[in-house]
Amino acid sequence: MTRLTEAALGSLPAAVGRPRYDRAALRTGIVHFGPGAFHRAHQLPVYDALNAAEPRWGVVGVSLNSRSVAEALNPQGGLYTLALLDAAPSFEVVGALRRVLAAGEGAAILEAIAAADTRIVSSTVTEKGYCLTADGSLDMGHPAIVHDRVGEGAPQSLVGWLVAGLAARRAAGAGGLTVLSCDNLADNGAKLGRAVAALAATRGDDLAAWIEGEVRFPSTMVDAITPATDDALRERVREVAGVDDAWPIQRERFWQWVVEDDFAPGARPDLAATGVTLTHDVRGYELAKLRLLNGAHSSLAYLGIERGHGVVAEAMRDAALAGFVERLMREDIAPLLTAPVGLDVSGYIAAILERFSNPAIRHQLIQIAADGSQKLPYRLLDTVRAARAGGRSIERLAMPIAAWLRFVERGEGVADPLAAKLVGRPAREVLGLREVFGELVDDAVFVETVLAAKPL
Ligand code: CS2
Repeated sequence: MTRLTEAALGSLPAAVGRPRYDRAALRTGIVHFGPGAFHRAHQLPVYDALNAAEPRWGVVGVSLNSRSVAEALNPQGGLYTLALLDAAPSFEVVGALRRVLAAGEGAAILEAIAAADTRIVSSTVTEKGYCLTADGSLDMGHPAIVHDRVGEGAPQSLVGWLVAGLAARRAAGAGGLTVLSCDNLADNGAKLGRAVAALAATRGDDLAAWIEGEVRFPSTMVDAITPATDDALRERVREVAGVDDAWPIQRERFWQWVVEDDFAPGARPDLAATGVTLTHDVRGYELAKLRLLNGAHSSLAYLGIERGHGVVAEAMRDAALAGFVERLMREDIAPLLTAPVGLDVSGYIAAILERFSNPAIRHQLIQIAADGSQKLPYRLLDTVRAARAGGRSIERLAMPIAAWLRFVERGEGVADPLAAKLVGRPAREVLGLREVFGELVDDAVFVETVLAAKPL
């Protein structure tokens, strides 16, 4: 079977979508850190829609921690298949990704960021990639940040690469640009901007002042359930598209992208034309999504795994668990949200539960369970803080947190940057980790309520 390459596009079955522009004319307008499954599921199809009108929103990806994406996609010219899975699945080949650079290609990375055509540097590096403390500031003691402060050799962190890239861009006289965080953390753009400013300030030159004046860091909310690629998807793409795709991507059909309308002057992609919501109130959308969808997701993951479930849709067929999660959303999380104007929160919750129940999506609970120490602060602990401040019960909120403590104590399949401090450790010890729980470690009501919480 032929490999998915530019030459294979012309022979794809009519039902399979493909780039509707000449990829040879594609210019690079975006450098993206973390071209993993979510970026390829969520943002790249948007740029491809824009490229059909004006092919100047090509993307150069940068993988900091692995060569696997580069090795899979560069031989395909960046092409990959996106499957939208529901009762009537559809498949399209996405062409906006031009190539993927790896961390060892530092000169090419800096050149891409400094290029005049580049207007956006974006990121999907997951929460842990920001090297932040529990209160959202740059962790100056993080090993990668300690390395990047010294400034010898290639940076090791996203923040370090952004500072180095912006310095190169300034030196090239290319002017400012927009840094677009597309990760699941509240105030993602503001936090990334502060982290970049903090690291730039350690240089002892006036780069931080230049960044303050020339670079914008809008916040965003991103949403599309994107299960990891598996062999079943690869086989399905062979059947439907008749090509071997080294790394196809699967996603639900639902998609939402809310972006703060705060871009650097100059050319910018017309995101609104593709259904992206541009607004000055991203925070309301962010908190609703992080706390309702992601808070429910993490609750389903830890409570579902200990009830023997493997995927989200299966956990949703467990009436006791699904009922608990719906009550958690409606009675413990929603009342503490200031929803954006016009958002029907009850309908939003119902839509999330329906999305979770999609039988066409096999979303592994163990995938969602990863990086709990980085996810729970935004997904559940901020709601706990609001509940405690309001004198509200945290009985239900304590249950998924307690389930996470049991998950890490059991140690099965725990993937977490803090694993050494978590795996096999007793709950009371983990509850004392300030880098996860912040000031909640001193809240006896919180600690004892979590320790008393039993499996569902
Ligand atoms: C999930 C998210 O893996 C996880 O932690 O909760 O990736 C979730 O699928 C997305 O945020 C949905 O937009």
